[in-house]
Amino acid sequence: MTSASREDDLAECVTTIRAMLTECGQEHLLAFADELTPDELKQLIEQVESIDVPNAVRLVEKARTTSIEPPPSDQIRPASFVSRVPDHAESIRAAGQALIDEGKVAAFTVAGGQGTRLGWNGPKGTFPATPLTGKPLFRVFAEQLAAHARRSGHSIPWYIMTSPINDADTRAFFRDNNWFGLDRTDVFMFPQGVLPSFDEEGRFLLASKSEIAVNPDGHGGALRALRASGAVEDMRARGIEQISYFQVDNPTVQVLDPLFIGLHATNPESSGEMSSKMVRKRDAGEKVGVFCVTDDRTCVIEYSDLPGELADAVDEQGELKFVAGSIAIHVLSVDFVDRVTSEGSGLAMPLHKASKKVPHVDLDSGQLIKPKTPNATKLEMFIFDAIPLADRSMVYETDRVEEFAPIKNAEGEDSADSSHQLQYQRATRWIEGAGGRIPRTEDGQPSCHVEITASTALDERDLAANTKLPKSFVAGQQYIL
Ligand code: UD2
Repeated sequence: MTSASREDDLAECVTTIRAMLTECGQEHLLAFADELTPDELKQLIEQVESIDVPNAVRLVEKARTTSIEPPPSDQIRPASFVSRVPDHAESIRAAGQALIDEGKVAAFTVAGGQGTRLGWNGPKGTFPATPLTGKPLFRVFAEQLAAHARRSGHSIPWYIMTSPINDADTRAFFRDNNWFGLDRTDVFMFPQGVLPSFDEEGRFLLASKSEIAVNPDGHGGALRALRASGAVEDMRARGIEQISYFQVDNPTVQVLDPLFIGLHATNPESSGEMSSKMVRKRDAGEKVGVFCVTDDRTCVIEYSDLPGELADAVDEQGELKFVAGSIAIHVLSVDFVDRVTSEGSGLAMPLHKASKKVPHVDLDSGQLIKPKTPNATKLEMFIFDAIPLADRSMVYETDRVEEFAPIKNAEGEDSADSSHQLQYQRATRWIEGAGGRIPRTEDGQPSCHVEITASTALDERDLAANTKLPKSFVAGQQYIL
């Protein structure tokens, strides 16, 4: 094809796209088309096509004209939950382990977030998370998966959702680290979808003259992305039936928990479609979603949406009534993901709005504006909004020290520091549970620091059964087991 005919094709494309954008009230996206090189123009056209502008406009209009109101307080009840260490724990754990051993369970990490609060320059999964060796989050999960693979005799597929913003960096990190020793064909990475950021009039913003400003569509976008990326198909081909879902920011998560998987598969409160873990909230103000029941359906109401009088309500013992905090750990069946995302299923996850500062090109001057106050809205879907779509949904109480030490902020609560303290606390607990003796200060605090690698033990039982502990631990020393 000659360059003249290529340019003719491009011009024809622009005409078609301009008509579509005009119809959608978004023709300004081509405001600088005349100034762009053919490559830039092509890039813009491709982005317009990939965004599916008419659909995005529908979503934006719906979000602008409606707001997601939590139901009235008198229609919200606390969700019931299965307490820790249920009766018959051994047989339930064995049922979960059997599913893992039969190759029916995959791990799934959502790692598409931008980590803005943490102030880390790179994908969050590359953040050094362990207290003594500084292992990045991705390595922590990979080591657990390798340990499970040894235990079950076969490798465990690992699906990782990135976003267009960090996909290339995440892939490079895995490549540079030789896939952490995992078989790379068992690591399936895919970027999540995006949605355009828009101004008060619902107009999409231009991040540059040839690029629309977009944001990842939230971890709720995982459901669509699992299907669109071919991950669901890949799971079917591998015989995977259950997906162990967790966020990238929690280094103490059990990437596969036989007990939880067993409960999900066998507990009468579970339909085997989508189950969740909770911890008791630290206090009324803790920033975690809360498991509730509305309309006879289990759901999560985000902390910012739970009416204050409910968040603060206490029972006769003085315990929070709405105590079940979501730690964003779920098991979902492949059938469930397939059902809710299949064509014609009409998957309509609520779109949550957030105001943000979006640098954009001013349409009159062509200059890039970096706003100091929020100038745009972004839309996101949340994974927990899928819970009410399950026939029945089980919530299982786990222990904060065992598996919730998230790293979200640069300092204070849910920071690397607070996570390290919890990781030390857990290691101490495991060692003492396994018969080891940790020296303590006068006020009872452990006076040595221990980090336990997944290849040494996946949990306290594993440590007790399979590890020869040092004869003694000495105050002031550090130990990497
Ligand atoms: C989330 C929950 C909160 C509680 C807490 C537990 C929401 C809205 N809130 O709070 O209720 O359960 O976690 O730790 O979920 N991510 C993506 N793509 C996106 C956005 C996020 O993959 O488009 C990932 C992100 O990489 C991270 C996780 O989702 O792993 C959490 O996202 P967040 O930081 O927005 O949620 P957070 O911590 O405010």
